[in-house]
Amino acid sequence: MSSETPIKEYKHPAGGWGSAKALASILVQEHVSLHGASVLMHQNKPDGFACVSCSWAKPADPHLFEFCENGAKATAWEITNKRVEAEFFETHTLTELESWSGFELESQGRLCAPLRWDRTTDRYVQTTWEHAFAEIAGELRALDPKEVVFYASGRASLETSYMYQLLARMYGCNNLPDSSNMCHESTSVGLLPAIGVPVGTVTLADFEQADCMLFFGHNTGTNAPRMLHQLQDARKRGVEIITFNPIRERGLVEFANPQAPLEMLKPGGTQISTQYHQLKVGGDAAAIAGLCKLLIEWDDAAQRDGAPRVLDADFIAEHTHGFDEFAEAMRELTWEEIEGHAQLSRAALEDAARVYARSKATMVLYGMGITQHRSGVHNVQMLTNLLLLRGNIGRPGAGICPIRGHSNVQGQRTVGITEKPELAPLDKLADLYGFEPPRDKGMSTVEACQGVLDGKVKGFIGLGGNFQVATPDHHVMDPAWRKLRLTVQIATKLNRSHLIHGEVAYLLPCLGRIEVDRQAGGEQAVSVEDSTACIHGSHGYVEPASEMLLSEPAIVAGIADALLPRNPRLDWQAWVGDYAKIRDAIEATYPDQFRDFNARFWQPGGFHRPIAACRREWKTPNGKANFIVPETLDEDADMPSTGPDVLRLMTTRGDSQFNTTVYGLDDRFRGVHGTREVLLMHRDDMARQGLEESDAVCITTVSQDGITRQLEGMRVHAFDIPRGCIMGYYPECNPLIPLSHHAKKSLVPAAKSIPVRLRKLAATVPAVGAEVEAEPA
Ligand SMILES: Nc1nc2c(c(=O)[nH]1)N[C@H]1C(S)=C(S)[C@@H](COP(=O)(O)OP(=O)(O)OC[C@H]3O[C@@H](n4cnc5c(=O)[nH]c(N)nc54)[C@H](O)[C@@H]3O)O[C@H]1N2
Ligand SMILES: Nc1nc2c(c(=O)[nH]1)N[C@H]1C(S)=C(S)[C@@H](COP(=O)(O)OP(=O)(O)OC[C@H]3O[C@@H](n4cnc5c(=O)[nH]c(N)nc54)[C@H](O)[C@@H]3O)O[C@H]1N2
Ligand SMILES: [Mo]
Repeated sequence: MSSETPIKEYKHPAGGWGSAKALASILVQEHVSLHGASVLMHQNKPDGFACVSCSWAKPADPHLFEFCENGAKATAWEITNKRVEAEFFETHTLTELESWSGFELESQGRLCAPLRWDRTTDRYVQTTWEHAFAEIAGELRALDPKEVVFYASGRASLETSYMYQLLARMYGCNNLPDSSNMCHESTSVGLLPAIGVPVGTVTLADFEQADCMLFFGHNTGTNAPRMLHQLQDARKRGVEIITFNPIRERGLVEFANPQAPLEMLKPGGTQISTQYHQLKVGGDAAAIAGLCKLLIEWDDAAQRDGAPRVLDADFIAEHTHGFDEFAEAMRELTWEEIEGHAQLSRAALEDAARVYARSKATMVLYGMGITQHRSGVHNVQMLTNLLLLRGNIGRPGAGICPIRGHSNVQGQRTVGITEKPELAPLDKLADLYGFEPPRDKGMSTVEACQGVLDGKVKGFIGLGGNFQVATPDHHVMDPAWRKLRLTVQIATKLNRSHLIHGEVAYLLPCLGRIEVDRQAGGEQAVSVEDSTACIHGSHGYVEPASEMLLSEPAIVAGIADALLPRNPRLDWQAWVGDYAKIRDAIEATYPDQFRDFNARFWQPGGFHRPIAACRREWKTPNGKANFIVPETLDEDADMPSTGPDVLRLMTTRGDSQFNTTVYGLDDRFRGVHGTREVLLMHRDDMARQGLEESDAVCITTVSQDGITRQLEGMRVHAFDIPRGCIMGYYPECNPLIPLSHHAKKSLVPAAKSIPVRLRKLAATVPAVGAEVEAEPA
């Protein structure tokens, strides 16, 4: 590699000194005081606050510092001393701000006062909460409720989320998409018919009893770093960890605990993965099918030879349906198909299958590499098929573990934020609050975008998030967003979605979770559900960024009170005064799931919601766990014809971002420094396409709808990634994803397998801003 390249192999374990150094620099960058930094001691503690970053489980007996570098960055980002004051908008029009990067926008700091867009000056102007609620309610009343979308990004608490879905339904619509629609919706849709629950079945206790973990498509060191503690402990007990990922992600290769000083002094860390299979992007269904085929055929042989069975025949007979058909489909697959689609050899799959076949308790863990594909739902079901073969659901140390994203994304679905009416307790809501909830299907994220394009959506309310940036097809969508009548964004920091707005536009600033939330009944706490279905309490520690902020429950209640007729059964302001009353309402709505909610939510480690599949109770229509035969192993089966020059683009997160919030330009563990405008690809693919290191290219999506989707000026770099695959960053690459390119059934945008072509641009200017940073040895 030339000396100008921004890509440099990261040879150190994840965690370690690099982690401590990066953390110190973000605290300085955000002007966080020493008092502020001490807040970190309460992060993810049983009596503290739930991290605003990822949703990984919070143990009952936490480490002294139960946070990771990225969680600490997210805290610093929220408790920053920087503020967006009124003068900021006096000096910048929204049109001007559109040319700013997301990083520059969010770096201005916390929003401080309710704002209304002023058409004549094209600026956000400060307003009062009363005025905001009254005008928003008036606008909503003038619209047909079916034309309004109530989006939620998965951070808002259970209390806010419950109120928000009730507001939408009492107003008259089920248009309640949330970030889950871009994330683990393939999980919820895939797991229900397979095992009868939409969520994972493992808890932290299972990590201590598993002897094998199969890891698919998750960048743990970056996106759920606290889990590395559990993985490290597991490795020390000799647990086998087998990873399937196109990229060798540092955290899954080795880890040094930055909070264990002795470990940091040693040169290496703990080896995490015992086998690492770099499969082709979109090759998971084929790889898992290969594993299933091997187990089934080894079991066939064992039966012939009278040897011990490889499959758990008793479990299959008692608990499952569809085994014969599934087994036959796997036997019929050829190794040519499997090896071709997975780009893994039979020998490699045999290595993995042998470990699985020996294991007494296996856990499958996975992330976006599985769900964000056209075949995302099938991928998830192939994982359950694999587990069912050896009875690995519903016993200690075994199970399926989707690693969720946002800190309460799973919980939002649990308390009714869903566009699918059959998943919400509508009869119960009707009964409790004396209204007739809408029964028709609402819009998911992709359907809401389509509605904006078609003119069917006229109003949009965003409870957090950065919808316009996180969703696909920016060039196509942006002009359509500006035709909306009403946009309301409830947020902590400025982002691009606040600039692409409707005719009447509000930006409403709210308290963050780490801030003290004082209401009529005193300081309030909230609750969140982690990836393992455990519910935790959380209360704030720092003074609010501004006196004018309202809490999210207060904002939802403010809109509800102004919009809805008085309801003798529901006093929104009483709920705001005392959040325990909202928890009582949640318990009344879901008595089994939230029994004794107020008494239990501070329990160390959280309380575990009852998940039927954990007890081998299958809430499927046939009362069984179901094997499900995949339609195809080919990720691109129904895509436009592709040629040899077409590459499969996966868009992922780097080490210095939380979703669309970019804290910095480095992706340390992947060795990328000072730039995100890069595409990482195999050396041979570069050579075949006549590309050299750092060449600037035009990247174009292959599609047949007549729309050109391209980005110019990204630079290509040789990287350790399978042939035919290419990696770019989210959200920079989102303009390349056609809205129609999504998972079948779950409608999750297929952000991990976009067919693209590259064209070399004439070399003019050298890459700017990119540099090689030497890591301490
Ligand atoms: N610090 C930090 N933490 C976060 C977030 C963040 O942005 N920053 N985001 C949060 C959210 S909302 C979410 S959903 C999660 C996301 O966490 P991840 O699920 O880790 O998401 P990505 O960053 O998209 O990384 C996807 C991983 O899948 C791999 N991959 C890509 N395509 C394939 C494939 O076809 N097969 C396989 N087997 N692997 C593939 C990639 O190489 C990468 O390792 O993290 C959450 N936590
Ligand atoms: N290409 C591509 N696209 C993707 C993905 C991908 O891997 N590749 N991943 C998808 C996934 S998994 C997800 S989850 C979505 C994420 O989509 P979103 O959840 O919509 O986006 P975020 O970037 O998490 O939202 C960040 C904004 O939330 C606001 N915010 C932060 N804290 C709070 C708070 O406490 N309250 C309120 N009200 N607002 C707050 C801030 O204003 C901040 O700018 O993106 C999806 N898009
Ligand atoms: Mo997510």
